[in-house]
Amino acid sequence: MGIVNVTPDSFSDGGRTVGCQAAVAHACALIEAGADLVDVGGESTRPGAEPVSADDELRRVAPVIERLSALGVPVSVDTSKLVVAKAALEAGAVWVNDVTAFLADPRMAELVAEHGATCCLMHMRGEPRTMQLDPRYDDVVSDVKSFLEDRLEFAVAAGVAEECVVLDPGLGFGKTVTQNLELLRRLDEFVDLGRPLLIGASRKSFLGAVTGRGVAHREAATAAANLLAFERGAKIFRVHHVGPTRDALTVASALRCQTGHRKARDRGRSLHTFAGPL
Ligand code: HH2
Repeated sequence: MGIVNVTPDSFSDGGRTVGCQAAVAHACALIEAGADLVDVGGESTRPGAEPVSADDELRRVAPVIERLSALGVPVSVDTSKLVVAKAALEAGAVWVNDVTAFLADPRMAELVAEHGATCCLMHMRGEPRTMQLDPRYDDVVSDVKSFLEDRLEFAVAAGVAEECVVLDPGLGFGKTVTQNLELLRRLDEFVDLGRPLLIGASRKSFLGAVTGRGVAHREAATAAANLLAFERGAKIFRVHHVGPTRDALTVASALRCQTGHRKARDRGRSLHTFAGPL
């Protein structure tokens, strides 16, 4: 999932792709580099961000989504606002990525269900303005997991098909560096929720804290985090820059295929050996 921020203030690329033309060109470049879909957002959710009005958000994202959908690019809209999601789906978006997991507006679930869209439900503690103020959990993995379980249940009860739900532990959204690392390290514990896991590690500050690198120099760290997430069961990777993660995952997949072939071959061999004396 390639990120297209049509915002003046996103934490790593704010202001770069604000106009419709620039945003569409950037999205096409992400697809060209190997993204399977793009996530178009018109409101920054970085720590401390002030909310944007629905009108402003709509003005930013609607023309971009319309143009990309006309070009056949699969689009996700990154929003928590019902009117924005509605306009985006009508303009051709196929996903709603709601960082509030339908808590900001519960009617979002019915909208997604009506359109048969896919939705990503993410964990966030509080709201962007205050989420980094002393985040505490009993056990970050269990707490985030039970939140996602509840939100999945809510979405399904509202009519969203279970197979249309993707879950995301929300790295960086109300978590300390240690809590982000814990979520990443124990990501395999989310697999039994039974839904594909999306991971949004791209350029986030916990990677900066670990590597000492500024936001413009976190691509290798991003690819490493995504690779570790892949190894623990993540299926979708939300990134600003597609190439490094795509390559890292291609290598990991090649290895996994080879391991699969070897296991199948060894199974055949042991069966053969076992069958021999019989
Ligand atoms: N992270 C950001 C925004 N949306 N959605 C999901 N599902 N998961 C994430 O981890 C996630 C997200 C923050 O990144 P970015 O869009 O680059 O920054 P900003 O919110 O400042 O625009």
